[in-house]
Amino acid sequence: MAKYLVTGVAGFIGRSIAAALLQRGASVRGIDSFITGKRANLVGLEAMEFIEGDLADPAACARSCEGVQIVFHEAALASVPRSVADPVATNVNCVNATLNLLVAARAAGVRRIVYAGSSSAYGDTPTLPKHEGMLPNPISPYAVAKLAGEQYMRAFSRVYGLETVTLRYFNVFGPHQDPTSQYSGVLAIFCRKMLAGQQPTIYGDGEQSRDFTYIDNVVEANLLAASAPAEKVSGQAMNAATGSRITLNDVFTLLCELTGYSGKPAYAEPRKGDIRDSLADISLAGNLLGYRPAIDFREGLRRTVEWYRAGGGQN
Ligand code: UD2
Repeated sequence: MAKYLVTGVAGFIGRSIAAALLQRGASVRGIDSFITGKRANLVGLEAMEFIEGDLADPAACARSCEGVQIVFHEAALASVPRSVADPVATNVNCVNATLNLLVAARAAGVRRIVYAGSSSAYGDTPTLPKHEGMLPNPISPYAVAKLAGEQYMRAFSRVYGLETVTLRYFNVFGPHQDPTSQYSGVLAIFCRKMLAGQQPTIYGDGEQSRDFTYIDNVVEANLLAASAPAEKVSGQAMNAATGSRITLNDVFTLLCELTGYSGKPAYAEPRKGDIRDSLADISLAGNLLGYRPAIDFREGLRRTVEWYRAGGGQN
Protein backbone atom coordinates (compact mmCIF):
# COMPACT_ATOMS: atom_id res chain seq x y z
CA MET A 1 0.00 0.00 0.00
CA ALA A 2 1.14 3.56 -0.74
CA LYS A 3 2.90 5.59 1.91
CA TYR A 4 1.35 8.96 2.64
CA LEU A 5 2.78 12.24 3.89
CA VAL A 6 0.53 14.81 5.54
CA THR A 7 2.05 18.28 5.98
CA GLY A 8 0.59 20.50 8.69
CA VAL A 9 -0.48 17.34 10.48
CA ALA A 10 -0.90 19.13 13.83
CA GLY A 11 -3.41 21.49 12.25
CA PHE A 12 -7.05 20.53 12.23
CA ILE A 13 -7.39 19.59 8.56
CA GLY A 14 -4.07 17.72 8.45
CA ARG A 15 -4.84 15.74 11.59
CA SER A 16 -8.27 14.83 10.26
CA ILE A 17 -6.83 13.50 6.99
CA ALA A 18 -4.13 11.56 8.85
CA ALA A 19 -6.74 10.03 11.19
CA ALA A 20 -8.84 8.90 8.22
CA LEU A 21 -5.79 7.34 6.53
CA LEU A 22 -4.72 5.51 9.70
CA GLN A 23 -8.25 4.24 10.13
CA ARG A 24 -7.95 2.65 6.69
CA GLY A 25 -4.75 0.93 7.74
CA ALA A 26 -2.45 3.17 5.67
CA SER A 27 1.17 3.93 6.43
CA VAL A 28 1.33 7.64 7.29
CA ARG A 29 4.08 10.16 8.00
CA GLY A 30 3.24 13.64 9.25
CA ILE A 31 5.25 16.83 9.53
CA ASP A 32 4.51 20.00 11.48
CA SER A 33 6.51 22.97 12.75
CA PHE A 34 4.01 23.89 15.50
CA ILE A 35 3.97 27.50 14.31
CA THR A 36 0.19 27.19 14.47
CA GLY A 37 -0.30 23.43 14.85
CA LYS A 38 -1.10 21.98 18.27
CA ARG A 39 0.50 18.97 19.95
CA ALA A 40 -2.95 18.06 21.28
CA ASN A 41 -4.01 17.39 17.69
CA LEU A 42 -1.52 14.52 17.48
CA VAL A 43 -3.33 12.59 20.21
CA GLY A 44 -4.90 9.55 18.52
CA LEU A 45 -2.31 9.58 15.71
CA GLU A 46 0.32 7.55 17.58
CA ALA A 47 0.52 4.98 14.75
CA MET A 48 1.87 7.73 12.48
CA GLU A 49 5.55 8.52 12.02
CA PHE A 50 5.98 12.16 13.05
CA ILE A 51 8.66 14.65 12.01
CA GLU A 52 8.92 18.01 13.75
CA GLY A 53 10.15 20.31 11.02
CA ASP A 54 9.47 23.37 8.92
CA LEU A 55 8.84 23.19 5.16
CA ALA A 56 10.65 26.50 4.80
CA ASP A 57 13.73 24.28 5.37
CA PRO A 58 14.52 22.25 2.21
CA ALA A 59 16.23 19.52 4.30
CA ALA A 60 13.03 18.95 6.27
CA CYS A 61 11.12 18.68 2.98
CA ALA A 62 13.60 16.12 1.64
CA ARG A 63 13.41 14.02 4.81
CA SER A 64 9.64 14.06 4.88
CA CYS A 65 9.22 13.04 1.21
CA GLU A 66 11.56 10.02 1.35
CA GLY A 67 9.75 6.83 0.32
CA VAL A 68 6.39 8.60 -0.04
CA GLN A 69 3.93 8.10 -2.92
CA ILE A 70 1.16 10.56 -2.03
CA VAL A 71 1.38 13.91 -0.23
CA PHE A 72 -1.50 15.86 1.31
CA HIS A 73 -0.14 19.40 1.61
CA GLU A 74 -2.14 21.07 4.38
CA ALA A 75 0.63 23.13 6.02
CA ALA A 76 0.06 26.88 5.69
CA LEU A 77 -0.13 30.06 7.68
CA ALA A 78 -3.88 30.48 7.35
CA SER A 79 -5.90 33.64 7.90
CA VAL A 80 -6.56 36.75 5.86
CA PRO A 81 -5.95 39.22 8.76
CA ARG A 82 -2.70 37.48 9.74
CA SER A 83 -1.46 38.03 6.18
CA VAL A 84 -2.51 41.68 6.30
CA ALA A 85 -0.47 42.07 9.51
CA ASP A 86 2.57 40.11 8.22
CA PRO A 87 2.52 39.37 4.48
CA VAL A 88 6.13 38.17 4.45
CA ALA A 89 5.49 35.43 7.01
CA THR A 90 2.49 34.27 5.00
CA ASN A 91 4.60 34.18 1.85
CA VAL A 92 7.40 32.21 3.54
CA ASN A 93 5.05 29.63 5.02
CA CYS A 94 2.68 29.32 2.09
CA VAL A 95 4.70 30.02 -1.06
CA ASN A 96 8.35 29.19 -0.24
CA ALA A 97 7.27 26.15 1.77
CA THR A 98 5.10 24.86 -1.07
CA LEU A 99 7.84 25.32 -3.65
CA ASN A 100 10.38 23.57 -1.39
CA LEU A 101 7.96 20.71 -0.93
CA LEU A 102 7.36 20.37 -4.67
CA VAL A 103 11.09 20.30 -5.40
CA ALA A 104 11.66 17.67 -2.70
CA ALA A 105 8.67 15.63 -3.83
CA ARG A 106 9.93 15.53 -7.38
CA ALA A 107 13.43 14.53 -6.29
CA ALA A 108 12.03 11.75 -4.07
CA GLY A 109 9.81 10.33 -6.82
CA VAL A 110 6.51 11.19 -5.12
CA ARG A 111 3.64 10.35 -7.47
CA ARG A 112 0.97 12.85 -6.42
CA ILE A 113 0.45 15.96 -4.28
CA VAL A 114 -3.03 16.96 -3.20
CA TYR A 115 -2.85 20.66 -2.28
CA ALA A 116 -5.02 22.66 0.11
CA GLY A 117 -6.08 25.60 -2.05
CA SER A 118 -8.38 28.34 -0.86
CA SER A 119 -11.67 29.85 -1.97
CA SER A 120 -9.99 33.21 -1.35
CA ALA A 121 -8.51 32.79 -4.86
CA TYR A 122 -11.83 34.02 -6.26
CA GLY A 123 -11.71 37.28 -4.33
CA ASP A 124 -14.57 39.70 -4.24
CA THR A 125 -16.15 39.08 -7.63
CA PRO A 126 -19.93 39.50 -7.34
CA THR A 127 -20.72 36.41 -9.45
CA LEU A 128 -22.11 33.51 -7.45
CA PRO A 129 -21.59 30.61 -7.30
CA LYS A 130 -17.83 30.67 -7.87
CA HIS A 131 -16.70 28.19 -10.48
CA GLU A 132 -13.23 27.15 -11.59
CA GLY A 133 -13.63 28.75 -15.02
CA MET A 134 -13.60 32.21 -13.40
CA LEU A 135 -10.42 34.26 -13.44
CA PRO A 136 -8.76 34.32 -10.03
CA ASN A 137 -8.93 37.69 -8.30
CA PRO A 138 -7.07 37.48 -4.97
CA ILE A 139 -7.48 40.58 -2.78
CA SER A 140 -5.43 39.74 0.34
CA PRO A 141 -1.80 38.66 0.72
CA TYR A 142 -3.10 35.32 2.02
CA ALA A 143 -5.19 34.79 -1.11
CA VAL A 144 -2.22 35.67 -3.32
CA ALA A 145 0.00 33.19 -1.46
CA LYS A 146 -2.49 30.31 -1.61
CA LEU A 147 -3.06 30.99 -5.30
CA ALA A 148 0.68 31.05 -5.98
CA GLY A 149 0.93 27.60 -4.42
CA GLU A 150 -1.86 26.43 -6.67
CA GLN A 151 -0.09 27.79 -9.75
CA TYR A 152 3.11 26.03 -8.72
CA MET A 153 1.10 22.80 -8.47
CA ARG A 154 -0.16 23.29 -12.00
CA ALA A 155 3.30 24.15 -13.30
CA PHE A 156 4.94 21.09 -11.71
CA SER A 157 2.27 18.91 -13.25
CA ARG A 158 2.83 20.42 -16.70
CA VAL A 159 6.59 20.74 -16.64
CA TYR A 160 7.77 17.78 -14.57
CA GLY A 161 4.87 15.35 -14.80
CA LEU A 162 4.37 15.30 -11.03
CA GLU A 163 0.66 14.60 -10.47
CA THR A 164 -0.94 17.50 -8.59
CA VAL A 165 -4.53 18.19 -7.57
CA THR A 166 -5.69 21.41 -5.91
CA LEU A 167 -8.79 21.41 -3.77
CA ARG A 168 -10.04 24.95 -3.18
CA TYR A 169 -11.39 24.71 0.33
CA PHE A 170 -14.34 26.89 1.28
CA ASN A 171 -14.23 27.91 4.99
CA VAL A 172 -13.60 24.52 6.55
CA PHE A 173 -14.76 23.99 10.15
CA GLY A 174 -15.23 21.18 12.64
CA PRO A 175 -13.72 19.38 15.64
CA HIS A 176 -10.03 20.06 16.35
CA GLN A 177 -10.05 23.56 14.85
CA ASP A 178 -8.17 25.89 17.19
CA PRO A 179 -10.62 28.37 18.73
CA THR A 180 -8.06 30.29 20.79
CA SER A 181 -6.27 32.56 18.29
CA GLN A 182 -7.49 35.92 17.02
CA TYR A 183 -6.76 34.39 13.60
CA SER A 184 -8.95 31.31 14.12
CA GLY A 185 -11.90 30.57 11.86
CA VAL A 186 -15.06 32.40 12.83
CA LEU A 187 -17.08 29.29 13.74
CA ALA A 188 -14.40 28.00 16.13
CA ILE A 189 -14.23 31.42 17.82
CA PHE A 190 -18.01 31.77 18.06
CA CYS A 191 -18.55 28.21 19.39
CA ARG A 192 -15.98 28.68 22.14
CA LYS A 193 -17.18 32.12 23.15
CA MET A 194 -20.89 31.44 23.07
CA LEU A 195 -20.55 28.16 25.01
CA ALA A 196 -18.67 30.16 27.66
CA GLY A 197 -21.41 32.80 27.72
CA GLN A 198 -19.10 35.42 26.15
CA GLN A 199 -20.21 37.90 23.51
CA PRO A 200 -18.86 37.23 19.99
CA THR A 201 -17.89 40.09 17.67
CA ILE A 202 -19.16 40.29 14.11
CA TYR A 203 -16.94 42.34 11.80
CA GLY A 204 -19.14 44.42 9.49
CA ASP A 205 -22.93 44.19 9.35
CA GLY A 206 -23.04 40.39 9.54
CA GLU A 207 -24.68 40.09 6.15
CA GLN A 208 -21.51 38.68 4.58
CA SER A 209 -21.99 35.02 3.66
CA ARG A 210 -19.80 31.93 3.49
CA ASP A 211 -20.05 28.42 2.09
CA PHE A 212 -18.93 26.78 5.36
CA THR A 213 -17.69 23.22 4.81
CA TYR A 214 -17.66 20.52 7.44
CA ILE A 215 -14.32 18.78 7.88
CA ASP A 216 -15.57 15.27 7.01
CA ASN A 217 -16.54 16.49 3.54
CA VAL A 218 -13.06 17.90 3.01
CA VAL A 219 -11.39 14.70 4.19
CA GLU A 220 -13.53 12.74 1.74
CA ALA A 221 -12.60 15.12 -1.10
CA ASN A 222 -8.92 14.56 -0.30
CA LEU A 223 -9.20 10.78 -0.31
CA LEU A 224 -11.01 10.93 -3.66
CA ALA A 225 -8.42 13.34 -5.07
CA ALA A 226 -5.62 10.98 -4.05
CA SER A 227 -7.05 8.07 -6.00
CA ALA A 228 -8.76 9.69 -9.03
CA PRO A 229 -7.19 8.85 -12.43
CA ALA A 230 -4.30 11.19 -13.26
CA GLU A 231 -5.52 11.86 -16.78
CA LYS A 232 -8.72 13.30 -15.31
CA VAL A 233 -7.38 15.35 -12.42
CA SER A 234 -3.67 16.09 -12.65
CA GLY A 235 -2.93 19.81 -12.86
CA GLN A 236 -6.53 20.68 -12.02
CA ALA A 237 -8.00 22.89 -9.30
CA MET A 238 -11.50 22.24 -8.03
CA ASN A 239 -13.81 23.54 -5.34
CA ALA A 240 -14.28 21.51 -2.15
CA ALA A 241 -17.32 22.97 -0.44
CA THR A 242 -20.90 22.38 0.65
CA GLY A 243 -22.54 24.30 -2.17
CA SER A 244 -24.75 26.46 0.08
CA ARG A 245 -24.12 29.69 1.96
CA ILE A 246 -25.25 31.36 5.15
CA THR A 247 -24.77 34.88 6.53
CA LEU A 248 -22.91 35.47 9.79
CA ASN A 249 -26.08 36.91 11.33
CA ASP A 250 -27.90 33.64 10.58
CA VAL A 251 -24.95 31.64 11.90
CA PHE A 252 -25.19 33.62 15.12
CA THR A 253 -28.92 32.84 15.46
CA LEU A 254 -28.31 29.13 14.83
CA LEU A 255 -25.49 29.10 17.38
CA CYS A 256 -27.74 30.72 20.00
CA GLU A 257 -30.03 27.70 19.54
CA LEU A 258 -27.20 25.17 19.69
CA THR A 259 -25.17 26.70 22.53
CA GLY A 260 -27.92 28.24 24.66
CA TYR A 261 -26.31 31.71 24.41
CA SER A 262 -28.95 34.38 24.88
CA GLY A 263 -27.07 37.67 24.40
CA LYS A 264 -26.55 39.81 21.32
CA PRO A 265 -23.41 39.96 19.17
CA ALA A 266 -21.11 43.01 19.20
CA TYR A 267 -20.56 44.64 15.83
CA ALA A 268 -17.19 46.11 14.79
CA GLU A 269 -15.56 47.59 11.69
CA PRO A 270 -15.26 45.19 8.71
CA ARG A 271 -11.87 43.46 8.38
CA LYS A 272 -9.44 44.58 5.68
CA GLY A 273 -9.06 42.04 2.87
CA ASP A 274 -12.41 40.43 3.73
CA ILE A 275 -14.67 39.36 0.93
CA ARG A 276 -18.43 39.80 1.02
CA ASP A 277 -20.00 36.62 -0.30
CA SER A 278 -18.70 33.16 -1.00
CA LEU A 279 -20.53 30.23 -2.51
CA ALA A 280 -19.10 27.34 -4.50
CA ASP A 281 -20.23 25.54 -7.57
CA ILE A 282 -19.24 21.98 -6.67
CA SER A 283 -20.08 20.31 -9.96
CA LEU A 284 -16.47 19.97 -11.16
CA ALA A 285 -15.38 17.98 -8.09
CA GLY A 286 -18.63 16.01 -8.49
CA ASN A 287 -17.76 15.14 -12.09
CA LEU A 288 -14.03 14.53 -11.69
CA LEU A 289 -13.95 12.93 -8.22
CA GLY A 290 -17.50 11.80 -7.55
CA TYR A 291 -17.44 14.24 -4.61
CA ARG A 292 -20.76 14.82 -2.79
CA PRO A 293 -20.78 16.59 0.58
CA ALA A 294 -22.31 14.04 2.94
CA ILE A 295 -22.69 16.35 5.96
CA ASP A 296 -24.71 19.54 5.58
CA PHE A 297 -23.88 22.79 7.38
CA ARG A 298 -26.42 22.44 10.19
CA GLU A 299 -25.42 18.88 11.09
CA GLY A 300 -21.74 19.83 10.88
CA LEU A 301 -22.30 22.77 13.20
CA ARG A 302 -24.22 20.60 15.67
CA ARG A 303 -21.34 18.09 15.80
CA THR A 304 -18.83 20.89 16.14
CA VAL A 305 -20.65 22.54 19.04
CA GLU A 306 -20.84 19.16 20.80
CA TRP A 307 -17.09 18.70 20.40
CA TYR A 308 -16.29 22.08 21.96
CA ARG A 309 -18.95 21.54 24.65
CA ALA A 310 -17.21 18.28 25.61
CA GLY A 311 -14.01 20.26 26.25
CA GLY A 312 -12.32 20.05 22.83
CA GLY A 313 -9.92 22.81 21.81
CA GLN A 314 -8.87 23.83 25.32
CA ASN A 315 -5.15 23.33 24.76
C1 UD2 B 1 -10.66 32.61 4.19
C2 UD2 B 1 -11.13 31.71 3.03
C3 UD2 B 1 -11.19 30.26 3.50
C4 UD2 B 1 -9.87 29.82 4.13
C5 UD2 B 1 -9.57 30.77 5.27
C6 UD2 B 1 -8.29 30.44 6.02
C7 UD2 B 1 -12.66 33.16 1.78
C8 UD2 B 1 -14.08 33.38 1.38
N1 UD2 B 1 -12.47 32.12 2.60
O1 UD2 B 1 -11.66 32.57 5.18
O2 UD2 B 1 -11.53 29.40 2.41
O3 UD2 B 1 -8.85 29.79 3.17
O4 UD2 B 1 -9.46 32.13 4.76
O5 UD2 B 1 -8.06 31.35 7.05
O6 UD2 B 1 -11.77 33.88 1.36
N2 UD2 B 1 -15.40 37.18 11.52
C9 UD2 B 1 -16.17 37.81 12.49
N3 UD2 B 1 -15.79 37.66 13.80
C10 UD2 B 1 -14.70 36.93 14.19
C11 UD2 B 1 -13.93 36.30 13.18
C12 UD2 B 1 -14.31 36.46 11.86
O7 UD2 B 1 -17.15 38.49 12.19
O8 UD2 B 1 -14.43 36.84 15.39
C13 UD2 B 1 -15.85 37.32 10.11
C14 UD2 B 1 -14.75 37.76 9.15
O9 UD2 B 1 -14.62 39.16 9.12
C15 UD2 B 1 -15.27 37.17 7.83
C16 UD2 B 1 -16.01 35.88 8.27
O10 UD2 B 1 -16.23 36.02 9.67
O11 UD2 B 1 -16.20 38.04 7.23
C17 UD2 B 1 -15.18 34.63 8.05
O12 UD2 B 1 -13.86 34.84 8.59
P1 UD2 B 1 -12.82 33.66 8.78
O13 UD2 B 1 -11.56 34.25 9.30
O14 UD2 B 1 -13.44 32.54 9.52
O15 UD2 B 1 -12.62 33.12 7.30
P2 UD2 B 1 -12.36 33.84 5.86
O16 UD2 B 1 -13.68 34.02 5.19
O17 UD2 B 1 -11.42 34.97 5.97
